[in-house]
Amino acid sequence: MKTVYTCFCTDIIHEGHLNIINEALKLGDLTVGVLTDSAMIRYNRFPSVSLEERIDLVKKIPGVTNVIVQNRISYDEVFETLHPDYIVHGDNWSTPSMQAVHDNITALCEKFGAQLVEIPYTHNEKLIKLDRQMREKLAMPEFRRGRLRKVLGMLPLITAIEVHSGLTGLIAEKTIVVDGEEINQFDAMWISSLCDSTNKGKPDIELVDISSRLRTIEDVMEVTTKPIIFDGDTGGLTEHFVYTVRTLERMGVSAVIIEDKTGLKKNSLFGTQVEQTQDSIENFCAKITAGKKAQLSDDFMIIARIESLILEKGMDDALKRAKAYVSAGADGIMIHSRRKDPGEILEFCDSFRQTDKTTPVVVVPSSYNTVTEAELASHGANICIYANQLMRASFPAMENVAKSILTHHRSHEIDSELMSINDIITLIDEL
Ligand code: SPV
Ligand code: MG
Repeated sequence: MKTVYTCFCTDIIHEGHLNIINEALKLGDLTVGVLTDSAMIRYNRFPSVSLEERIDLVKKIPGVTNVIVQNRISYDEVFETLHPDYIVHGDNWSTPSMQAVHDNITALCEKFGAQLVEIPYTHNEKLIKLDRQMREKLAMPEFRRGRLRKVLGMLPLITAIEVHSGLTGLIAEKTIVVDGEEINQFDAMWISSLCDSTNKGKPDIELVDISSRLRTIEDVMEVTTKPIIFDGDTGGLTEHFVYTVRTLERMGVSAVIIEDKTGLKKNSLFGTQVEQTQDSIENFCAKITAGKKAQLSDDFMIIARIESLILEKGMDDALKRAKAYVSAGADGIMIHSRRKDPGEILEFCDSFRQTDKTTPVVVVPSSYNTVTEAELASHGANICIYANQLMRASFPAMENVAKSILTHHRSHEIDSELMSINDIITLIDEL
């Protein structure tokens, strides 16, 4: 009897899967793999039901008796433990992530003397509709809101990238990099006050009003499914913040981060070059507590951002505040620094983790950008926000084009650096 293996990365079983199972059963003794949560999110197939439920779904398929958990997207472990003779897979290799899986399977088949059996992908109206419904479910506020907390439980470190429009949202949603056996993509999006303001040609001083900020969130939500972390600046007056919390959670935002500053807020990366006032621990705790009290859903997060290192108030002050903010109800702590060296951030994480092992810690390595994600994770950070890089990339690129046209009085000279007309007109899919 030959050993046959196929793996599913799905929350629903449809006729396409049943077809694969039927074909696989003809080849020998079948084992079906079910991908873990963390492996599924690397495909941007965020699980909407638990691993146990997915295993049950597969076990109920007639003819399936052996079900195992596949821990990684790559099939290396499967080949080493199961020694399959056949890998059965749908022939849908069109995306870069599927191509990576294909390459991995074919290399392993060659190494272990196995055979890849490709089953023509079942493509009909019903399945296209099912697929779209699955995606739309992920974009729904109830589902999207809780996704950040869920991912926090699945991955040691989450990465978020700044977005300020539908277009940048699409980059956050869809960009993937295949690195050997790994598929890398961002887990969440950050709606930065700096970049949202800059995009409107305004300074980052809480001038862009909340209605406009909410509009940016809507634009991003229209075209994405990933969780959103909103930069709530100081949160404004406590009496206003409670309304903002309700609005954000209703929209499906996962978290708001508010910073412990008061008065006219300036961007943190100015540090002490400009006048900035830190709020008292008492006032800021009251704001956090009021926000948590106003919140109606269980999964929305209010994360307290500590500006002590930015304002050179010292490590002890930062740690004291972290403790107080967590006691006041904060669901996470963001610690910020504008030093080039990550030393003070890592020191904060180490000290904080001595007494608090669970509260999520958020870091923003804009200035200390030599630090790696692995280093941050090893010191206990949970969310790494790339807070402004897309905006900083776009401005010089656009300015360069404007200068070239002004210099040459035509666009021909810069055209080779631009996306092709065909690519821009086909970039956005129609429904
Ligand atoms: C933002 O992105 O708006 C932030 C992070 O608040 S920072 O600009 O570093 O203050
Ligand atoms: Mg900001």
